Amino acid sequence: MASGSLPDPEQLAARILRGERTAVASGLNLLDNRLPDARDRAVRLLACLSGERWRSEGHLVGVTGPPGAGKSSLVSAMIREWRLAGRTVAVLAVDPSSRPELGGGALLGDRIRIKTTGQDEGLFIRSLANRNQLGGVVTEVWPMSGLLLACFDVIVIETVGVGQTEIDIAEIGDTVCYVAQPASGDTIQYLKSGIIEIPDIFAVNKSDLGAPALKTAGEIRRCAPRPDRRDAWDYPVCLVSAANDTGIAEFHSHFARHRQFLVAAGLLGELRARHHTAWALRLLKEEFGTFGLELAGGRTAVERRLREPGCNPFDEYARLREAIRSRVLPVDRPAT
Ligand SMILES: Nc1nc2c(ncn2[C@@H]2O[C@H](COP(=O)(O)OP(=O)(O)OP(=O)(O)O)[C@@H](O)[C@H]2O)c(=O)[nH]1
Ligand SMILES: [Mg+2]
Repeated sequence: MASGSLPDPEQLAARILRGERTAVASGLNLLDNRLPDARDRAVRLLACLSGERWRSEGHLVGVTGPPGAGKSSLVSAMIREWRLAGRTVAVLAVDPSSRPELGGGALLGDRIRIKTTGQDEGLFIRSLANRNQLGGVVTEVWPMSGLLLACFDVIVIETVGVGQTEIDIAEIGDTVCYVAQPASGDTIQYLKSGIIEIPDIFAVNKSDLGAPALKTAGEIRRCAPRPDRRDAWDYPVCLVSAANDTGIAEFHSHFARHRQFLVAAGLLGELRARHHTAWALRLLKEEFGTFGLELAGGRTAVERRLREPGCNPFDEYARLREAIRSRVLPVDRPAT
């Protein structure tokens, strides 16, 4: 895209803060554009958007689980509850269809399966191809969540849980939910692995299937973290059916309860700062490599700068980027 057609970040930020949906969409497009000029503008856009709200407001919710477990169906049901409670919701569906075996990005859109009723100004849904060849969640998800946090109350990130994705989603969400598929080998594998420690809320969907769902819920209850092992959170395991609309209200109530728990324990700001540092490092490394990080003083120095109290997180990220670039790019010499 020619830089002339790229939006002005300051003007775009003002429109996003007013909640203009077309501005939100073009902001996300800008963050998804890896051309150098677009990157510069994207960073300026984020610096304009990420104020105090970034530290303490909104709710970042990660939903993960094996393919077909019913994540999108459950997200649809939860959207209804949040909207009834007057909360605005944005969903980022990190679409697995970019996996080669699923035929590239061709299926994108068909796979979101988040059902909504009519035109709703308080709801925004965007799918994003997961282009990360090395597994895990694409780095764009973090800045995109930051943008959405500027104008929505709840941001849901849906990812298909496969290894590194599970770990990545834990570095995005304030609250992470694992949706289990009854009687599935995926769930058994999951329970055996260390990542059972990651989710805050468990849902066994398709409880309409009866015994297999009850069995899976029992297995998760046996393996889920105990409150005394980590903190005072109780790691609820909910039997739900998105198809029959059962158990949804109770399941949904745990999300607000978990956020309240984080706030009461003074953990929300700490969690956001930790997550931001991890992703900013990842973004810098992706753009400039380990050598670039060294030019900015090394990983530890960068971490320290990003975590300085009172710093605007994306502002500091922008400054670090500039610092690296000024040392990477050759300085223009005056003609002799
Ligand atoms: N029996 C039953 N089927 C369900 C339920 N919820 C979802 N399904 C079905 O399960 C299939 C997958 O549902 P999705 O909501 O798309 O699952 P997902 O986990 O988002 O799938 P991917 O994003 O493709 O990994 C669909 O055919 C749904 O109709 C449920 O509560 N009971
Ligand atoms: Mg889905």
